[in-house]
Amino acid sequence: MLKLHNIKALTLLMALSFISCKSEKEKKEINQQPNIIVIYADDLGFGDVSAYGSEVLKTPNIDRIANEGIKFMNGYAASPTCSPSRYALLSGNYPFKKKNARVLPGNAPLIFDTSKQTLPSMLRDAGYTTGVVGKWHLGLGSENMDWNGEIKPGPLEIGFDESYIMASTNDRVPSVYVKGHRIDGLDAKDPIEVSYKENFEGEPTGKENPELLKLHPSHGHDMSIHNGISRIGFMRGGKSALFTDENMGDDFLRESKAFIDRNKEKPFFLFYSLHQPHVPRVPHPRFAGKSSLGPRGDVIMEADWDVGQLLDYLDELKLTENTIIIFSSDNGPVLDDGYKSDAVEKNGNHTPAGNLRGGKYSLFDGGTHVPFMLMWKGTIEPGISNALVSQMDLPASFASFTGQKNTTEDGENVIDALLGKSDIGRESLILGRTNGISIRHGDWILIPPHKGPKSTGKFTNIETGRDTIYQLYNVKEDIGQQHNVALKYPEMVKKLRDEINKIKAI
Ligand code: NG6
Ligand code: CA
Repeated sequence: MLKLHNIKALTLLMALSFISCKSEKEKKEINQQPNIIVIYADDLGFGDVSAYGSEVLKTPNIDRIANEGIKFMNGYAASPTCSPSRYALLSGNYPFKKKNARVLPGNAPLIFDTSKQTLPSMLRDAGYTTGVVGKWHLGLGSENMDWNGEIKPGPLEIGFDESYIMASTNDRVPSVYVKGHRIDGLDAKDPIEVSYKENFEGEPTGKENPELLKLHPSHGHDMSIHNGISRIGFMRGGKSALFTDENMGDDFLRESKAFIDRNKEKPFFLFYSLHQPHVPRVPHPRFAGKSSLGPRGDVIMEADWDVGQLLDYLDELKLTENTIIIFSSDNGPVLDDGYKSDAVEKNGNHTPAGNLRGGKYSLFDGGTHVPFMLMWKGTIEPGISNALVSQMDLPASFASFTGQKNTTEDGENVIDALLGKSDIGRESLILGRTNGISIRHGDWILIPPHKGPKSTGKFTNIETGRDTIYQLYNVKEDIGQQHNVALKYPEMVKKLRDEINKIKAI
């Protein structure tokens, strides 16, 4: 399949050639461990990227990573929603085993066990400076924390040296950024209050004051109003610290570039966690109306531009060849996820999940099967890989890559697949979260019976994949999961059911 330079031989060759003709500084640069950047989109589907076949929407910058690196055709997020997928990526553990790894309210405490290894703590042990910028959604601090004081534990307690994150999500209060242990830009004279139980007296809400809104909710999202947009949850005060949705892309790009700039002399790991195209979708005016798909398309174009700016910056600093860049998404796509912004009306022929069935929230493949690509320019030759890989495998794989001991539990070392040396990834993978799982094994997917509705409802309108019977699909022959072959292959149903039970019992 993929042609790959023998990395070790290459490094040795480079090292030898430097003995005679390169300066000490240059030698150090080439021989150091490559930087690692994980760029993580929020709700971007398999079919939203032009390298994966999107024709209506063009993503030339994300395509650069796919086309100049390895494009994985079977790359997975751990779950069809955000927090569990992020938890798996950073912890290397299955989210269905963790009670709190579910979509979290904005005042949820940190869900990690801070004594356990994570992707950033492992890389820090390997000598990397580690940073996170952007969406977090993994909880912060402890129960009933005062947001005006020190906000911990958080990213700094699970292995990040630096952090600049959204406190919750862009649709959940508090609508602020947290830098290290503190809310960025908070004025002590105007403290912030946060509640997920009741409103603060005198504060308008989207439900009671729709005349104050520039973006209206379609469902939920009718509580505190900030920047003309009502959110989930209630807050008061903290005015100087509130973010401006239109600038969020620029804010995270600026902070990411600043992190790279501060750490360019030594190996760094950056988790650049984009907020696009999650709701509310509020592009910078530079991108408003630029796609034919309404705000959802516009913010994907914005995200693509952000990625391009980051790639250009690495080029400018001459870091590209010494940096491994991974791009993926935390879960599949959704059109109307709570705001009236024409995502359904303007979608036209666009297929956000490509030819996969379902999307965000779904047990069908569109929930977790996402764009997944890795570029290491100058070392890895471009190619397409069919290896089965999960974001949850990053800790174990990069532990192997950097010579660290892996103590994460469920991720596998698939570094050879990630670096394009092998077309063989994992054999099987459980997908989902506490309230619903499926299993992919080779080309087979088994969805066990699950209680509950078959659709997420009239707004999000996604097939959940739940059914009263076993569903078995061969996704090599039937990528769109149209033919349930459970009755035809009972022994395969049993095999995969036993495998789920075995993994669940561990
Ligand atoms: C849902 C929200 C949705 C989104 C999702 C989490 C409503 C009606 N819907 O509950 O808008 O925030 O949670 O998305 O409130 S995720 O990508 O962060 O998992
Ligand atoms: Ca998400």
